[in-house]
Amino acid sequence: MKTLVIVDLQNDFINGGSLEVPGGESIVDLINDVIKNYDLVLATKDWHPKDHMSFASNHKNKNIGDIININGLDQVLWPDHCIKNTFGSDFPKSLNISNVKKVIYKGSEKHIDSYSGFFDNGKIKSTGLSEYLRKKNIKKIDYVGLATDYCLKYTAIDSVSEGFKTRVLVDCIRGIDKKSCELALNEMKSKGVELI
Ligand code: VGL
Ligand code: ZN
Repeated sequence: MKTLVIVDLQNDFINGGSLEVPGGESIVDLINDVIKNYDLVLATKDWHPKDHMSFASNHKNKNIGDIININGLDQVLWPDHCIKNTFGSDFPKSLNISNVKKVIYKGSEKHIDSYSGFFDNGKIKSTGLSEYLRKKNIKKIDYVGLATDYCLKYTAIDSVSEGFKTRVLVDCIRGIDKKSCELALNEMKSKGVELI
Protein backbone atom coordinates (compact mmCIF):
# COMPACT_ATOMS: atom_id res chain seq x y z
CA MET A 1 0.00 0.00 0.00
CA LYS A 2 1.63 3.26 -1.14
CA THR A 3 1.64 5.49 1.94
CA LEU A 4 2.10 9.24 2.30
CA VAL A 5 2.40 11.23 5.52
CA ILE A 6 1.78 14.99 5.31
CA VAL A 7 3.68 16.68 8.14
CA ASP A 8 2.25 19.78 9.87
CA LEU A 9 0.71 21.47 6.84
CA GLN A 10 -1.31 23.95 8.94
CA ASN A 11 -2.40 27.57 8.63
CA ASP A 12 0.04 28.92 11.22
CA PHE A 13 2.95 27.59 9.13
CA ILE A 14 1.85 29.17 5.84
CA ASN A 15 1.34 32.69 4.57
CA GLY A 16 0.13 35.04 7.27
CA GLY A 17 0.48 32.38 9.97
CA SER A 18 2.14 33.10 13.30
CA LEU A 19 5.10 30.83 12.49
CA GLU A 20 5.12 31.30 8.76
CA VAL A 21 7.51 29.03 6.86
CA PRO A 22 8.76 30.85 3.73
CA GLY A 23 6.94 29.44 0.71
CA GLY A 24 4.92 27.06 2.84
CA GLU A 25 1.71 27.70 0.91
CA SER A 26 3.45 26.91 -2.38
CA ILE A 27 3.56 23.19 -1.60
CA VAL A 28 -0.20 22.81 -1.08
CA ASP A 29 -1.02 22.42 -4.78
CA LEU A 30 1.97 20.15 -5.33
CA ILE A 31 0.79 17.93 -2.49
CA ASN A 32 -2.80 17.91 -3.81
CA ASP A 33 -1.26 16.54 -6.97
CA VAL A 34 0.96 13.83 -5.44
CA ILE A 35 -1.79 12.60 -3.10
CA LYS A 36 -3.32 10.96 -6.17
CA ASN A 37 -0.42 8.50 -6.32
CA TYR A 38 -1.07 7.03 -2.86
CA ASP A 39 -3.39 4.39 -1.43
CA LEU A 40 -3.10 5.63 2.16
CA VAL A 41 -2.67 9.26 3.18
CA LEU A 42 -2.06 10.31 6.80
CA ALA A 43 -1.29 13.72 8.29
CA THR A 44 0.32 14.99 11.45
CA LYS A 45 -0.85 18.12 13.23
CA ASP A 46 1.09 20.26 15.68
CA TRP A 47 -1.58 20.58 18.36
CA HIS A 48 -0.65 22.72 21.34
CA PRO A 49 -2.55 23.89 24.42
CA LYS A 50 -2.54 27.70 24.94
CA ASP A 51 -0.13 27.37 27.84
CA HIS A 52 2.38 25.21 25.97
CA MET A 53 5.92 25.69 27.23
CA SER A 54 7.36 26.01 23.70
CA PHE A 55 5.70 29.45 23.46
CA ALA A 56 7.92 32.39 24.43
CA SER A 57 4.77 34.10 25.71
CA ASN A 58 4.50 31.54 28.51
CA HIS A 59 7.88 32.47 30.01
CA LYS A 60 8.83 35.64 31.85
CA ASN A 61 11.61 37.71 30.29
CA LYS A 62 12.11 35.37 27.35
CA ASN A 63 11.98 36.14 23.66
CA ILE A 64 11.05 34.24 20.54
CA GLY A 65 14.14 32.35 19.39
CA ASP A 66 15.67 31.99 22.86
CA ILE A 67 16.76 28.50 23.81
CA ILE A 68 15.98 27.33 27.31
CA ASN A 69 16.44 24.05 29.12
CA ILE A 70 13.34 22.17 30.21
CA ASN A 71 13.78 18.87 32.05
CA GLY A 72 17.20 18.39 30.47
CA LEU A 73 16.10 19.13 26.90
CA ASP A 74 16.98 22.21 24.88
CA GLN A 75 13.81 24.00 23.86
CA VAL A 76 13.58 26.74 21.24
CA LEU A 77 10.95 29.31 22.16
CA TRP A 78 8.43 29.96 19.39
CA PRO A 79 5.64 32.43 18.81
CA ASP A 80 2.24 31.05 19.86
CA HIS A 81 1.25 28.65 17.09
CA CYS A 82 -1.03 25.75 16.24
CA ILE A 83 -3.22 26.12 19.29
CA LYS A 84 -5.59 23.17 19.15
CA ASN A 85 -9.01 23.75 17.63
CA THR A 86 -8.16 27.17 16.23
CA PHE A 87 -7.82 28.43 12.66
CA GLY A 88 -4.02 28.35 13.02
CA SER A 89 -3.95 24.62 13.71
CA ASP A 90 -6.34 23.77 10.88
CA PHE A 91 -5.32 22.46 7.48
CA PRO A 92 -5.12 25.13 4.76
CA LYS A 93 -8.50 25.39 3.07
CA SER A 94 -6.93 24.63 -0.30
CA LEU A 95 -5.47 21.29 0.86
CA ASN A 96 -7.47 18.37 -0.44
CA ILE A 97 -8.04 16.38 2.74
CA SER A 98 -10.78 14.13 1.38
CA ASN A 99 -8.37 11.17 1.27
CA VAL A 100 -6.64 11.82 4.60
CA LYS A 101 -7.46 8.64 6.50
CA LYS A 102 -6.07 9.56 9.91
CA VAL A 103 -4.62 12.58 11.66
CA ILE A 104 -1.89 12.13 14.27
CA TYR A 105 -1.84 14.91 16.90
CA LYS A 106 1.41 15.87 18.62
CA GLY A 107 2.70 18.47 21.05
CA SER A 108 -0.50 18.44 23.04
CA GLU A 109 1.14 18.00 26.42
CA LYS A 110 1.98 21.29 28.09
CA HIS A 111 5.41 20.36 29.44
CA ILE A 112 7.01 18.72 26.41
CA ASP A 113 7.35 19.55 22.73
CA SER A 114 7.05 17.09 19.88
CA TYR A 115 8.77 17.82 16.61
CA SER A 116 8.54 14.24 15.39
CA GLY A 117 5.26 12.72 14.31
CA PHE A 118 6.31 9.52 16.11
CA PHE A 119 7.46 10.61 19.58
CA ASP A 120 7.75 13.64 21.84
CA ASN A 121 11.20 15.26 22.02
CA GLY A 122 12.10 13.20 25.10
CA LYS A 123 11.06 9.97 23.35
CA ILE A 124 8.86 9.23 26.32
CA LYS A 125 5.54 8.67 24.59
CA SER A 126 4.57 7.39 21.16
CA THR A 127 1.95 9.32 19.21
CA GLY A 128 0.57 6.03 17.92
CA LEU A 129 1.81 6.53 14.37
CA SER A 130 4.24 3.58 14.40
CA GLU A 131 1.65 1.25 15.89
CA TYR A 132 -0.93 2.34 13.31
CA LEU A 133 1.44 1.75 10.39
CA ARG A 134 2.64 -1.60 11.70
CA LYS A 135 -0.90 -2.83 12.21
CA LYS A 136 -1.51 -2.12 8.53
CA ASN A 137 1.73 -3.92 7.68
CA ILE A 138 3.18 -0.84 6.01
CA LYS A 139 6.92 -0.97 5.36
CA LYS A 140 7.56 2.07 3.15
CA ILE A 141 6.47 5.65 3.76
CA ASP A 142 6.88 8.88 1.82
CA TYR A 143 6.86 12.26 3.56
CA VAL A 144 5.99 15.83 2.55
CA GLY A 145 5.23 19.00 4.53
CA LEU A 146 6.70 21.45 7.02
CA ALA A 147 9.14 22.37 8.31
CA THR A 148 12.22 20.80 6.66
CA ASP A 149 14.52 21.81 9.50
CA TYR A 150 12.20 20.80 12.36
CA CYS A 151 9.18 18.54 12.26
CA LEU A 152 9.72 17.08 8.82
CA LYS A 153 13.34 16.22 9.67
CA TYR A 154 12.62 14.67 13.05
CA THR A 155 9.67 12.71 11.68
CA ALA A 156 11.69 11.26 8.78
CA ILE A 157 14.62 10.32 11.02
CA ASP A 158 12.35 8.59 13.53
CA SER A 159 10.65 6.83 10.63
CA VAL A 160 13.99 5.26 9.67
CA SER A 161 14.77 4.31 13.26
CA GLU A 162 11.32 2.73 13.58
CA GLY A 163 12.33 0.47 10.70
CA PHE A 164 10.34 1.98 7.84
CA LYS A 165 11.83 2.52 4.39
CA THR A 166 11.64 6.29 4.35
CA ARG A 167 11.58 8.77 1.49
CA VAL A 168 11.12 12.55 1.49
CA LEU A 169 9.74 14.29 -1.61
CA VAL A 170 12.04 17.30 -1.63
CA ASP A 171 9.88 19.42 -3.95
CA CYS A 172 7.04 19.15 -1.44
CA ILE A 173 8.82 20.42 1.68
CA ARG A 174 9.78 23.90 2.91
CA GLY A 175 11.82 25.03 5.91
CA ILE A 176 12.31 27.93 8.30
CA ASP A 177 16.00 28.74 7.77
CA LYS A 178 18.08 28.19 4.63
CA LYS A 179 21.29 27.08 6.35
CA SER A 180 19.53 24.76 8.79
CA CYS A 181 17.56 23.25 5.89
CA GLU A 182 20.82 22.33 4.17
CA LEU A 183 22.05 20.73 7.38
CA ALA A 184 18.72 18.96 7.82
CA LEU A 185 18.84 17.46 4.33
CA ASN A 186 22.39 16.20 4.95
CA GLU A 187 21.44 14.77 8.33
CA MET A 188 18.41 12.99 6.91
CA LYS A 189 20.47 11.51 4.11
CA SER A 190 23.23 10.34 6.46
CA LYS A 191 20.62 8.67 8.68
CA GLY A 192 19.12 6.66 5.85
CA VAL A 193 16.33 8.86 4.52
CA GLU A 194 16.05 8.71 0.75
CA LEU A 195 15.56 12.18 -0.78
CA ILE A 196 13.67 12.07 -4.05
C1 VGL B 1 7.33 23.05 14.04
C2 VGL B 1 8.44 24.58 15.32
C3 VGL B 1 7.53 24.43 16.34
C4 VGL B 1 7.23 22.30 12.74
C5 VGL B 1 6.42 22.88 15.05
O1 VGL B 1 6.14 21.83 12.39
O2 VGL B 1 8.28 22.18 12.06
N1 VGL B 1 8.34 23.90 14.18
N2 VGL B 1 6.53 23.57 16.19
ZN1 ZN C 1 4.95 23.51 17.63
